[in-house]
Amino acid sequence: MSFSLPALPYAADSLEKAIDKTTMEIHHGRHHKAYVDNLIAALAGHDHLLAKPVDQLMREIKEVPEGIRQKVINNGGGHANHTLFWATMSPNGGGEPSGRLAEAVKSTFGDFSVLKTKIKEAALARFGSGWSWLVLSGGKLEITSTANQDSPLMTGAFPLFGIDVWEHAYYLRYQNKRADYVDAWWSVANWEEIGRRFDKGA
Ligand code: MN3
Repeated sequence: MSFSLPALPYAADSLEKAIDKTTMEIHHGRHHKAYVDNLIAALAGHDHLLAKPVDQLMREIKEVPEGIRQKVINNGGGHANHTLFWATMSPNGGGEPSGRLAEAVKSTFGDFSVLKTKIKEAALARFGSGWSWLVLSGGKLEITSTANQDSPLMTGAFPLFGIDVWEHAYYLRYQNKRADYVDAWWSVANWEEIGRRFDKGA
């Protein structure tokens, strides 16, 4: 296999309660597509790396030759992060986690509202472009953020979801108001899929 742009699992205009159609189309069809194209170009001639699933490529980033490693971090991370981003949103999203994830949120943070506050703090504290994440690290829930397209997979964590806080993710509707975008994001959070990832990774 090589890498390809995954289709959006819903219509581009179906997340309007949080993200407008034009932002979705440009973000998926141009930004994410560019990460995929640039990743394939960066790995030209490295067939064994082109054959890896992108999550494995990022987990094993130290096996990528140093001369192309930063390109793979930027574009492989971009591909992995956005693939997860689309999958963990849904037109039928919102609400709260359930099942084992809900129990873990309660025992780790006390309350779901604390998780939301901490994700927002991480999103607002990230200077410039990056991501705010809920990850599993050593079997425990943790909130973290990364710069640019750095993937939590590179440091051995397993991302459950991430909020993209690059301006390209929110600028058309929210302009500079990153906090308003993060507040709105919860209305499309796909807790079913995030819970499935928790069950898989925990
Ligand atoms: Mn993005």
